[in-house]
Amino acid sequence: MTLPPGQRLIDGFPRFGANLSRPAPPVPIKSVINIRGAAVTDAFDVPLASLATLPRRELTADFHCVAGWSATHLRWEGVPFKTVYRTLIEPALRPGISVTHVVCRGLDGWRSVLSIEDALADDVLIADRLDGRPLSGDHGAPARLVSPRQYGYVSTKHLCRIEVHTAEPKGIHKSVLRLLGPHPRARVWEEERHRYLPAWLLRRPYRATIAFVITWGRRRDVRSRPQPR
Ligand SMILES: Nc1nc2c(c(=O)[nH]1)N[C@H]1C(S)=C(S)[C@@H](COP(=O)(O)O)O[C@H]1N2
Ligand SMILES: [Mo]
Repeated sequence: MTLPPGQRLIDGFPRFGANLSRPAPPVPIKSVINIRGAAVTDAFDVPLASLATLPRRELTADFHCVAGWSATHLRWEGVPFKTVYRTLIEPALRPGISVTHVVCRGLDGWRSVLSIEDALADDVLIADRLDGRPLSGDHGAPARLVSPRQYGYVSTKHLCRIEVHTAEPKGIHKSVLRLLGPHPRARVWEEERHRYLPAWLLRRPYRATIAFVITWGRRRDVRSRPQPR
């Protein structure tokens, strides 16, 4: 099996991200995705329950974290982002504007930016099931973005807001942290890990991170997939 450049296969699918020391955010009783931003006239909520009325899709894909680990053969189910965009967001856009980017926010404050072209790719899902079960807290309950051809940081878990923009939003990172800021495309096969730093520079530190993640995952037993073998 071929992995994208610089990636290593790991067993299972660890919980990962910026908030590992904290439990996953609680799922609100009535979950919604709030739609707002410069491109929409008035902000509005899309209840997650209403996504059930849209055509669903199943997608088996690999998942690649920018730190260098890859999990393979994840079976996601959900609604294509494109369908949500065309049926629910597009009708609410200001007339005559052109959308360039969307920002996805999670209940834990995570934020990812996608160009509209990347967001509308055929394999981008708002997923609520993984491997035949409802999404766990570890992996983004109640629903998350899944963009398999981009690094994992694009795939915002616990999705609660989509902002629709008419220009690229400014980066969130200040000073030296900007260097680790995401790549605007983040395509794994092009190894677009970061906007400023070249990918090779980070391979060693990332190797250490993966080792840590794997040990951490075992200790906390956060892996939600049964292990083959
Ligand atoms: N809400 C939220 N989404 C997030 C993150 C996070 O910390 N919070 N981490 C990102 C990163 S860096 C990765 S690699 C993946 C990890 O997904 P997993 O925890 O399901 O393995 O989620 C991404 N989406
Ligand atoms: Mo990641």
